[in-house]
Amino acid sequence: MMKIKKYSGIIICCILAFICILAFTACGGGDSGNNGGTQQGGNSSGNNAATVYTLEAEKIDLSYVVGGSSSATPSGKDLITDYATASGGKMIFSLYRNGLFLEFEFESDKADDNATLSFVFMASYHEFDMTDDEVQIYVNPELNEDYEPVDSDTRIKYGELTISDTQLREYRLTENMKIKKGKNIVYLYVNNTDSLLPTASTMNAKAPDIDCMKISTTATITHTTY
Ligand SMILES: [Ca+2]
Repeated sequence: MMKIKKYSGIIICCILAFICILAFTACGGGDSGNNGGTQQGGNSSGNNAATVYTLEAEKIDLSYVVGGSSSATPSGKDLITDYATASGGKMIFSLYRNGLFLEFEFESDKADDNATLSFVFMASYHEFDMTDDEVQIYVNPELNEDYEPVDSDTRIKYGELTISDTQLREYRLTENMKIKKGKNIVYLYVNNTDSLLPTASTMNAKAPDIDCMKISTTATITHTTY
């Protein structure tokens, strides 16, 4: 009898342990399911939830853009380069020319005065600092017949950025970007003669390589690509 009691005790323990494992496994599964549901609920209940849009630099209109480099004057699609860790596997570079401008164009279904504007930048040759005057970025500027901005109040005052030469980095420029309904442009203008390679004749300014622009907004926007 003692033996039977002893063994039945072990069997009961085993059964209890098995039940506990089953219960634990079931709870684990239930938890992950609940987490997913909570996230979805949060998203669907927040009608004003912002969405982050990525607008690839390699897809903007580069047909009129003439850059500068260490030994050539690349333009158009030659400004696009493959880069393994870049969004979409590509970015644009050789923008080292004073007076160079380019723009990102997109359509929005509504206005939003509090969008967040970021760029993913990197530096070639060496790390450098750039101010919002040296590389000017405007949102929906008024442009003159030479396609230059005439109103400085649409310029983003992002201060000074240190552009890394070792990795692509996301730089937040403003959280109060004003998007309007319909067509919008973000305009970038190189405004300096501080060459990253002073001895290179076709390279007379500093400018970042650009992987992409990111906009976080409650509006629905569509990048106009080329
Ligand atoms: Ca890219």
